[in-house]
Amino acid sequence: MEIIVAVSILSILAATLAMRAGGMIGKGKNARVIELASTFRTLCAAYHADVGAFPREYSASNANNRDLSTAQTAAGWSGPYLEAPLTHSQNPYNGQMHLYNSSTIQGLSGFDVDGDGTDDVTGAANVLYLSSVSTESATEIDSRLDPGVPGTWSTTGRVRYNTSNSRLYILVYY
Ligand SMILES: [Ca+2]
Ligand SMILES: [Ca+2]
Repeated sequence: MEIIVAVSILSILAATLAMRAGGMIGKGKNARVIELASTFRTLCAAYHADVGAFPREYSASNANNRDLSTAQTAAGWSGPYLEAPLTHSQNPYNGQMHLYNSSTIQGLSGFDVDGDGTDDVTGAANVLYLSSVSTESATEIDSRLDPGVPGTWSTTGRVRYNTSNSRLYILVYY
C-alpha cells in the first residue's frame, strides 16, 4: 500500500517535471527569436550608418543577398557585421528564416507600429521573417515585443503573424 502510494507520487512528480521541461524548451525557442530580433536591430543599425541603406541577408542564397555576412562593393561597407551567413537552421522551429529589407514582403501592407489602424512603415525597413511558427509561440513573442499595442495582436505593432500559414514577421529596424 505504502509502496503503491510512493510510486504514484513519483509518477506524478516525473510527469510534472517533464511538462515543465517541455514548457521551458518552448519558451527557450521564443526567447531565442526575441534575442535574434534584438541582435539584428543592432547589426542593421550599424550597416545603415555605414552604407546608408537597409541590408538584406537571405539564407541559402548567393553573396549578393548576404549584405551583413559577405563582403559587398557598396560604398561605406565595413563588415562583416554578421560572423557567418544566416541559415535556416537558426530558425528554432525548423522552418525558414530571412532578413528582408522591405516592409511590404510577401503581400504585407506594411507595419502599423502604434496600432491606430494606419500603417506607419511601408517602405524600406528591416524585417526578420520566420516560417513554421506556432500560434502559441507567436502570441508569446508578440506579447514581449508589442506590449500595450492596441488592435488585433497579429496585425498591429512590430510583430505580425499570418495564422493561415504560420509565418511570423518582426520589424527589427526602420
Ligand atoms: Ca499607425
Ligand atoms: Ca503585434
